Amino acid sequence: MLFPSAVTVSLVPQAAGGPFVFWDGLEASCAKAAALGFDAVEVFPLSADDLNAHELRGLLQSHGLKLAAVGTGAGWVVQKLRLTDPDGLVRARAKNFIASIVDLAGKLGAPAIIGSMQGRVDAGVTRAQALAWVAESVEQLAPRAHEYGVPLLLEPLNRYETNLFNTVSDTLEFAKGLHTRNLKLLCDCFHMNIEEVSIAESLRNAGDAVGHVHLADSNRRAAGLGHTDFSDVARALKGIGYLGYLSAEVLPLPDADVAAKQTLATIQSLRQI
Ligand SMILES: [Mn+2]
Repeated sequence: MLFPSAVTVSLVPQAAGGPFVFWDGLEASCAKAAALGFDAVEVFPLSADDLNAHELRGLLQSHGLKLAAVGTGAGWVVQKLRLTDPDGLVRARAKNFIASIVDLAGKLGAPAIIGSMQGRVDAGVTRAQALAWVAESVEQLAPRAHEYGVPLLLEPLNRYETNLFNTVSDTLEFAKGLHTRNLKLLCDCFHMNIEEVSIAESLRNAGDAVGHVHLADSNRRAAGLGHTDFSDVARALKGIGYLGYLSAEVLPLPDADVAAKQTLATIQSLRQI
């Protein structure tokens, strides 16, 4: 089916207020996602050790759900690990944190996401140095993901969250300079609404480098509750032959159920375009 749907599940209390739809634990969240009709869940764990892969596999099977992706953001939010930390020991711990999630997600057939773990270009560090540090880790992590037959996802974030990868074109240029061909972009419509000249044009430029899509409106609410033109986005994704998920990384407003149902209604209408 075109545009399979996914919904975010946060298992990170410290991320309260963040753009995740479900917060009530794996079991209740999987049950709710399946009952509403989602094809998959996207999970944000505290760490690989904290997520019981056996339990998750069982819940996915019993509810007929897939795992769309697994986030690594808790490595930054909780443990303050970044791939661009000036301290080499912190960078190594950041890489290992992501590697353990690549393994966990990979065994369940899903990619891991590098978003906030990219860090930023700190004062006193050149952009070239920061990019080299990310490249060093990604050159190890992306082939590791390939062992599981999944890509590694790198997400450009808006300027209020990082000064490293803000645009699709910056991130594409970085990916093209690597030896690995297994790094794909996570294109988040909320960040793109802030940074891109045209969301649709940027998706067309990225083409088969688009590995995952976060479907969120201009205000980080569910698609359809802001002012982004998603028909334009859907036409661009169809044009590039995108077969991945549209995943709702959105605020649970006015509540989780309404945000989830609004997302599904929007995805259903986009399939008709
Ligand atoms: Mn995102």
